[in-house]
Amino acid sequence: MSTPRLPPGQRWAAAGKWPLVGERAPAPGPEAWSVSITGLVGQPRWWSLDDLRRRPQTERAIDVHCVTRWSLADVRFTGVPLAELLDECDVRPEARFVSFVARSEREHSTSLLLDEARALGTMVALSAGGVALDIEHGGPVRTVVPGRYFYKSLKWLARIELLAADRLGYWEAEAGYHNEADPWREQRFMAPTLSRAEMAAVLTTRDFAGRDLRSLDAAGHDLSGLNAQQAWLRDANFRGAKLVGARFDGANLSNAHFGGADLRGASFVGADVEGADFCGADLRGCDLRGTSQLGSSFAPTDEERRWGVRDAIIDETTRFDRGWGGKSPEARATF
Ligand SMILES: Nc1nc2c(c(=O)[nH]1)N[C@H]1C(S)=C(S)[C@@H](COP(=O)(O)O)O[C@H]1N2
Ligand SMILES: [Mo]
Repeated sequence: MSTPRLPPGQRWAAAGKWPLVGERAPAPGPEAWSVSITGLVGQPRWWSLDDLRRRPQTERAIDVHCVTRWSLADVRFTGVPLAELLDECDVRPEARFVSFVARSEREHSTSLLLDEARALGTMVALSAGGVALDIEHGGPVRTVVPGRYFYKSLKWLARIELLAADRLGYWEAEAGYHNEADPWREQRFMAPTLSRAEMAAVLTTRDFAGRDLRSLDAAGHDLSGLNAQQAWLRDANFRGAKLVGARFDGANLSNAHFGGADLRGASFVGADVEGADFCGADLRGCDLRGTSQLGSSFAPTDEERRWGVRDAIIDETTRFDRGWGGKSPEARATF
């Protein structure tokens, strides 16, 4: 048997496809690209792209795991180990975190514990698969963090800041992505925001509109006619629930679980269902137009099929765009 390399809840992306995820690539600016290290260092420094390219290059094959459940095996990244650059900056002992900041419209960022960033072998990468990184995939220079969900790997790296206290990154702060992000421990999202008692109370109301109910457990409940428009339901569990005529329009349902749910006549217009599981769900009369479906599943893998997981029930009354609806802040392409 081969070594199991797929973390729980992940699937391999289609052969030869590297999905594009996240914000738009930055427009080319007038200033030449550079990467700086600042903050709690004795010696702030910066490197031009040529400086980085002229340094000895390390190559490392890395399995990529996106939190929206697609994975890529053995992507060969080449670049400079972060640790080598840090060693040239005289990092101060008070520095405990490292924040990576992008040259992008929203100055996207993500952070790591400094010790972890070193221990994981974080790379400042210039190429993938033997060719210079495309701008879409974070070129000319991005970070690559082995062993963490790919949202910890920053595209369009401009600044590396050493900090005493953590500064949450964009997805971590805005989307509730887990700050540790270990795919083997399925650290996809922060803990739920409500206590168990509060969750039980909200279930009886059948009104979730606009509320933050991430990681809600509603498995097996009768929630027919539910109003969950614009609700935050990342990672929510609706397995086997009765959701006839439920309204999820504009809701965030990334990685939600609908396995075996009765969703007849339910509406998901404009919802984010990235990484959501609909296997075995009844989707007759269901409206899924304008949803972003990167990494969502409607059919089981061969393995899951052997365990009795079934296809979603879809017929001519199920309304669908083919592929990706283009509404999500995270995804810009499908695979
Ligand atoms: N600057 C920047 N870096 C980013 C993101 C982003 O939106 N902006 N998205 C992250 C996410 S969620 C993922 S999965 C990967 C996607 O990289 P790819 O588009 O090369 O697959 O980039 C990460 N780094
Ligand atoms: Mo991601």
